[in-house]
Amino acid sequence: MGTRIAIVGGFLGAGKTTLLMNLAKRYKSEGKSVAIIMNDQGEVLVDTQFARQMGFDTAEVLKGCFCCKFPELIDNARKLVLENRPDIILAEPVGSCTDLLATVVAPLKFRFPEEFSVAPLTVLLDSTRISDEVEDEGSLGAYLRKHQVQEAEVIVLSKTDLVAAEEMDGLLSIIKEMNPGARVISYSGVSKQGVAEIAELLASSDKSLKRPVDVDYELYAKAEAELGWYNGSYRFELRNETDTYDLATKILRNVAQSYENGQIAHVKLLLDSPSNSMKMSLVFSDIGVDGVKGGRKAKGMVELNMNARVLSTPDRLREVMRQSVMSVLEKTGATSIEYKDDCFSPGRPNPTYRIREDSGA
Ligand SMILES: Nc1nc2c(ncn2[C@@H]2O[C@H](COP(=O)(O)OP(=O)(O)OP(=O)(O)O)[C@@H](O)[C@H]2O)c(=O)[nH]1
Ligand SMILES: [Mg+2]
Repeated sequence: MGTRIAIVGGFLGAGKTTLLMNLAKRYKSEGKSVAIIMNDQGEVLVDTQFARQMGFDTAEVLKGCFCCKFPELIDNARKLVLENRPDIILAEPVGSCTDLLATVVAPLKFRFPEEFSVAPLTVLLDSTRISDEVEDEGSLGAYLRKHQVQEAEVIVLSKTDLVAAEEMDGLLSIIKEMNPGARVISYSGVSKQGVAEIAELLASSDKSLKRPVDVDYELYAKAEAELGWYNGSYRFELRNETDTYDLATKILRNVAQSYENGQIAHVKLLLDSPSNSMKMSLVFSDIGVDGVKGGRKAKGMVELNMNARVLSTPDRLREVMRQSVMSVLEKTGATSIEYKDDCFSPGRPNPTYRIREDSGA
């Protein structure tokens, strides 16, 4: 039997990386070996750095989604298998990607049946955003997010710790209506509710069986193109001991203040100094701390990587991001500031394979 591989999708900021880290920790504690493949349209990905810092064997497919760079997905998966023979590979596609059954799952199943055993397609849905799905009905973004949910074989309802218990039944019935056939698992990255169930399911021998769900590539491409994508790497020196938690929070607050509510899909940063490291996120207007090692304070050379996905023109996003970072660095007294960045809107998806039949024809 081939190496187990699980594709864990879902919209930007839904909690994919957090879930992958929770699953990887759990597998490790059970004595299973795990490898991870991250994916981005740009080049410097916060999630990859974070997964590596957590000690997991992590590869990445950059400058395009898994579907458009399918041969690279296979090359990376094979390399991970050769290096460490993982019991399971967890793969996180770009959060604005859909049609994964036809373009990733089916090619894996039908073209590499001996090498890989593909888990049912798992998609995270942020439970705090389900009311937006309903309210945004008709928007391009809602079209894309709805397709992600409709094609799922397993829906992981994430962030349930942020939802009142009495609202859960209502949310579950909305999901049932969107995708009656899916298995739904409630999950919280905070309480760890659901982690054991998801871990067991993904590592089991249950296979992906669902046929692809039709999607209009015009609408899908337009929805992706509404997003601005910014990846920036900053390097600077802190001559005095500085509270880098405060510094990172101020940067994210600056970004949040520059856009209307709902425009920010996900802005994430990873700050790394000789004495500490932290990952923080801004989803909509909520700032979250995903991991801190070595405390808040730092001195010396600092690397700061930022990834932002926002409903914005790339030009405005570049300006907002540079301004948000630079104004804080200048006020903090950082010196020797250098940066390199890239900003764009994702191009039309052009999958390597698009297999829409059961036979793989
Ligand atoms: N309260 C709560 N926060 C969560 C949960 N899962 C994730 N988060 C937070 O949500 C934010 C985004 O989580 P990520 O795991 O980075 O989301 P993602 O889906 O990987 O995002 P992209 O890679 O940008 O597509 C982070 O601040 C997480 O800490 C959860 O179950 N509960
Ligand atoms: Mg992620």
